[in-house]
Amino acid sequence: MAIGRFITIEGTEGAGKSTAVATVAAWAEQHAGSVITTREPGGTRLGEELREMLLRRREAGMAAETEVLLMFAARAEHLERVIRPALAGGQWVVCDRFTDASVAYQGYGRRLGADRVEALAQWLHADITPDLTLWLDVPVDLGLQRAAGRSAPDRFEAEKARFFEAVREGYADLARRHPGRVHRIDATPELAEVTHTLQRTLETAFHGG
Ligand code: Z5A
Repeated sequence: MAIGRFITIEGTEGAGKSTAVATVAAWAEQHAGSVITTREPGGTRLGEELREMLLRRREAGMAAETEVLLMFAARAEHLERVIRPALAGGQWVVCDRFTDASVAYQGYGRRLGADRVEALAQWLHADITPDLTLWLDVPVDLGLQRAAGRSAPDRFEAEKARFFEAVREGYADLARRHPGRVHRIDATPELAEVTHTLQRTLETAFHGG
């Protein structure tokens, strides 16, 4: 049976993930056939309920440990009900954030440490690693400028630049440690150029250039 491919999109606030998910899905549909797009936290009924709790401003005092465990609770549902069945059925899965976000946001941003987060990942999904992770990298100030003006900020969006700097360092560390999987995409240029870079990266990753 054909096994699908798993592509994840990562980045800090305002990096342009939403557009990237659409670009990657369109490329995969053209080159591979059956594709689903999904997101974390979320992607299932229970996962979306957990997402609401995680983003609520009134949970501002949530312990970092609670936060990471809720992220993984949502992920457990997502893996069981959506990701594993889709991949087993030969579909390509394009996911807006996955475990790298937990390493970057909870491991670095909340200072829990990458090793503790990676231990949870090892326990939950030692069998599944993304085939390709596209890290849209944008300077924190520019990302925050782009994201400004949207609806009232959620619990993460309300964080200070220092928090997002730590998260960005987390992604840089992941790219250093997993150079074959995590590709840094410069998300500073205008959208058309970023889209072109994404398409070239997909060609190289799946068609060898
Ligand atoms: N989180 C976590 O802590 N741990 C985890 O394990 C997981 C998640 C899975 C919700 O995720 C929060 O959960 C997230 C991390 C945390 N919080 N934060 N920050 P989310 O992915 O749903 O939240 P988000 O990062 O706020 O996603 P977003 O709002 O969809 O951001 P984006 O997709 O990167 O931005 P965008 O909407 O595509 O772009 C923002 C604006 O910039 C928009 O107007 C675009 O048109 C514009 N833009 C984008 N690219 C460009 C370029 N190249 N030029 C000019 N303008 C651009």
